Amino acid sequence: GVTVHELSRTKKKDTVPWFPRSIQELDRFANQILSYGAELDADHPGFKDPVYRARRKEFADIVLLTCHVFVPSACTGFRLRPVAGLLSSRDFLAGLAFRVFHSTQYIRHASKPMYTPEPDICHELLGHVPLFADPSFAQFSQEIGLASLGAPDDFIEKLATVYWFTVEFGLCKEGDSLKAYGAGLLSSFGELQYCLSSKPEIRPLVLENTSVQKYSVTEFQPIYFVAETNHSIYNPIPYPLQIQQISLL
Ligand code: NLE
Ligand code: FE2
Repeated sequence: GVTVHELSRTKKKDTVPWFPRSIQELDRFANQILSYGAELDADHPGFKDPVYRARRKEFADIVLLTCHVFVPSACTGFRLRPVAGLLSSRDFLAGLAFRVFHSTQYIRHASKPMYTPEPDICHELLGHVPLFADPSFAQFSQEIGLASLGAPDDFIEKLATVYWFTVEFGLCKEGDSLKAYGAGLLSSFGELQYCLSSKPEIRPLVLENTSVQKYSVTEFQPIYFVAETNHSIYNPIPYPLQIQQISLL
């Protein structure tokens, strides 16, 4: 039969070049870039700028060195859907039921990179997207969405509050250390440092209490809730049970 090459760049004569047969196979060449920072073409505007070249290489190195931890290759089917501004809690949560995440596109004002009260593209991409690649986190997010469909207003408010203190501002334990996993913390280096200092109050995540906690959306949180390692976020109990647990709120 016909020999098919492993990858399209190692081409032998008279054989069919390798090509991807499924979307997952695109991963096989994602890191085989033709030019990697060091070799910018002479007509590139950054060619004569050593600071630009060093900075560009720094980012490429970070991605190559960390992506296997930061973005597991797991594919959860979550999609980003552009939205021009904030949706109501009900509409936003309904999107999660279908693994659709409504995402802003604009970027925060350059004068305050360390914290912005509003979601922006940095928040969506640095905070939310990596976590949606985790299967149990994706499931947890979808379950909040499913529980919201057709629910009364007071229940929507509780679900939005649980979402706030987990997906947005959650802390978890990894062994003995406290870690941030909430997107609002991962995208704000100001609040990220603050949340792991001794300043805020840390309480255990207990859905009955957490779901009725009041919060402000325009300043660092005075209270965070910490999920135990065995909590549903990283170790989800079977799907129907968790829905039941959420609907007991
Ligand atoms: N405070 C976050 C940040 O600066 O990235 C955004 C929070 C959006 C809920
Ligand atoms: Fe967010």
